[in-house]
Amino acid sequence: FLGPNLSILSSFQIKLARMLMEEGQAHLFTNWPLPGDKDFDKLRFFDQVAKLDSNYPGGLAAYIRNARKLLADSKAGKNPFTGYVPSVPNGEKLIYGDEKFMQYEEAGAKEAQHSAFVLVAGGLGERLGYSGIKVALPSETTTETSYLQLYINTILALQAANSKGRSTRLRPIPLVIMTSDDTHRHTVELLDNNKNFGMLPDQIVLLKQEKVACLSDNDASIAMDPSDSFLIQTKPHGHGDVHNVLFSSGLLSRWQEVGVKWVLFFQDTNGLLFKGIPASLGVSALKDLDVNSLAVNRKAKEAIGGIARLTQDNGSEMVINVEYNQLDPLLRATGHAEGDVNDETGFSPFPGNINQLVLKLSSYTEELSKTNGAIVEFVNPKYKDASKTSFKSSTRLECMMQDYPRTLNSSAKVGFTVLDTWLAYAPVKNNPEDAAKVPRGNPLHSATSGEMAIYRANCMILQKAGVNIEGPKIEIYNGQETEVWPRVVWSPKWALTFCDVKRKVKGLCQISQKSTLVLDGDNVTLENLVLDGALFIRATGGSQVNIKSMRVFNDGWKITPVDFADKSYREEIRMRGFEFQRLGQQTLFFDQPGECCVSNVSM
Ligand code: UGB
Repeated sequence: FLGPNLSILSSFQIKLARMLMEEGQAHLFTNWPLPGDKDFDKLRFFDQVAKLDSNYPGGLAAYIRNARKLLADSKAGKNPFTGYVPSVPNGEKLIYGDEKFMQYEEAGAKEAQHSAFVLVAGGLGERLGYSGIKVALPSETTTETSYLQLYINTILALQAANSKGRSTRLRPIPLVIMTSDDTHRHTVELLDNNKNFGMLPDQIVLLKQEKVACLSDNDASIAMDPSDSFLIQTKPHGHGDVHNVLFSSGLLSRWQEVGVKWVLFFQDTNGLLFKGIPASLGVSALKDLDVNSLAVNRKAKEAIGGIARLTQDNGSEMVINVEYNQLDPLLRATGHAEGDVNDETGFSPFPGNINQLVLKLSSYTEELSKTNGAIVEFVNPKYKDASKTSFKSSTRLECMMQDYPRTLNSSAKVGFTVLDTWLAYAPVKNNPEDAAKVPRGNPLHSATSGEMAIYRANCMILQKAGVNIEGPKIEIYNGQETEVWPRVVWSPKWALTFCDVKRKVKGLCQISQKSTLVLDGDNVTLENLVLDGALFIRATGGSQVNIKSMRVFNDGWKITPVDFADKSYREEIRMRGFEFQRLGQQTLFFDQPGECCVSNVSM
C-alpha cells in the first residue's frame, strides 16, 4: 500500500503504517506521492502518528477500536447508563462552622501534609473568552491575587501550618498542573515570572495533555486537517486525561514511596475551592473513602452534573456524576415521570458535582495500573440527519475526570461531601454577555460573580465568627445583578479554617458595607475593631500584631461601574464591570519580630 515509499520509512514507521491499515485507515495513504516527492511531509505525518500512538493507553489501535464501539452505541441511541436505575446516594452534608464541620476541618488540615494537589488547567475557556490563561486571572481585584497564586499560597500555608512547632522541615506538598498546547507556555511564563509564587522548583510539576485524533465517520476513519494533507486533525480529549498523564508520569508510585495518601483534583477558576478542602479531606480521612467528590446543593435541571447512585438489575451499583443532560432523561425512563425536580428543600436531591475530587492514592494507583491510566470515555458526534450515518464535522473521543469511579468495583468506598455553595463554589466560566442573559436566581459564573462571591464568603465566615457586618447592596455590573458585600480578603496564611478565624477575631468587631479589609500575615488578631473605610494590615518577619479597640474611618475604596465595551480599561477589569477608586485607606505594615499591640486608636 505504501509501494516504493516503504524505502524511506524506518521499521517502526512501517509498523505504525501496518497498524493503521489493519485498523481500517487505508484512506490515509491513498494518493501518496512517489518517493522523493514530499518525503519530509510523510515523515512529519509518521511523527504525529507515533505521538498519537504513545499518548493513548493501548495506543492508536485501541483508540480506533474504542471509538468504533462508542460510535456504534451512539448511533444505536444507547445511553451509557442504560440498564441502571438512579437513586439518591448517601453522602456527608456539612453545615459550615458547626461542631462536625470543625472536627472534619481539623483532621483535614493535618491530612493536607499527606496530600498531593492536581490542578487541571488545560482548558481554553472558550465560554469565558479571556485572551490569557484562566489561572492568570485575578481571583479578586482588591489584592489582584491570581487564581494560581491563590492556590499556591493556600498549599504553602497548609504546609506551613503543619510545620509549626516542629524542629524538622516537613516534605513540601506537591502540586501538579495539567496543561495543554493551549495553556502550557503561558503557565510556564506565569510561574517563571513570579518565582513559582514561592514554591520550590521541584515542588511543581507541569504535565501536558495531548489532543486526540478526529474521526470523520461511524467507522472511526481518522480525519485529516482540511488545510494540510499530511496532518491528522486533532481535538482535546477532555480533563479526564489527567488520570492518564499522572499515571504515565510515574509520579503516583513516587508519591506512595514518600508517604502521600491523598490526591486532590481541582479546576482552574474557583476562588472558593480551598475553603471546603480541609473539611472534605477530613471526611475522606475519617471515613477512609477511596473517592470523595465535592458537591453543592443544585437546583433541579441546573447545568452542572448531579451525583447519583446507579443500580443495575444484578444489584451492582456505583455512585457517580451523571451530567445534567443525562440525569433528567434517565429519571424519566426509570419511572420518575417528572424527571429531575426539587424536593422540599428547594433543591434537587441529586447534589451538584463541582469537580473537586479527593482520591485515596493507594486504591487510585491500583485501579489505574489495571487500566493503564485509561478511564471511561464518550463520544458526542453532531449528526447531519436522523439517519445518523454522517457527521456535520469531525468528532473525537472525550473523557471527564469525574468519571474515574466508573470502572471501580462495588466494594470501593465512593462517597461525596456536600458543602454550602456560598462557601465552596464560584467558578468563572461565562463571558459578561452570556452571564447577563442567565435567568434571575441562577448562578452567573462570571468574573463579576466569582469576585463578589469571595467577598460574600469571607463576610459570612466573619459573621459566623461573631463579627457585625453590614449587609450587602445590590448593584448591576455588566448587566448582572450582584450582591456587593464589604470587600474582605485575607491571605491563606491568616486563616485556613473556621477555627483559625475564630481564634483571630475577638470582642465586638464591626464592618460597614462600604469597607475594604485586607489581612495578610499569620499572626494578626482583631479585637473590637470598628471599620468604615479601607484598612490593610500586613505582618511579616515573625511579627505578632494585636489590634485592640481600633476605629478606622476613611473614604475607602469606592466601586465604580466600567462598561465591558470600553476598551480603555484592561480586559481583566472590563470583564468584571467595575473598578475601585482609591479615595482613602489606612495601611498598617509590621515587619519586625515580636509582639505589637495597636490599641485604643482612632484613625
Ligand atoms: N480542562 C482541562 O484541563 N483539559 C481539557 O481538555 C478540558 C478542560 P470546564 P466542563 O465546574 O460546573 C466540568 O470547561 O468540562 C480543565 C464538569 O464536567 O470549565 O464544562 C479546565 O481548564 C461538570 O460536571 O468545565 O464541566 C477546567 O479547569 C461541572 O462540575 C476544568 O477542566 C463543571 O465542570 C473544567 O473545564 C463545573
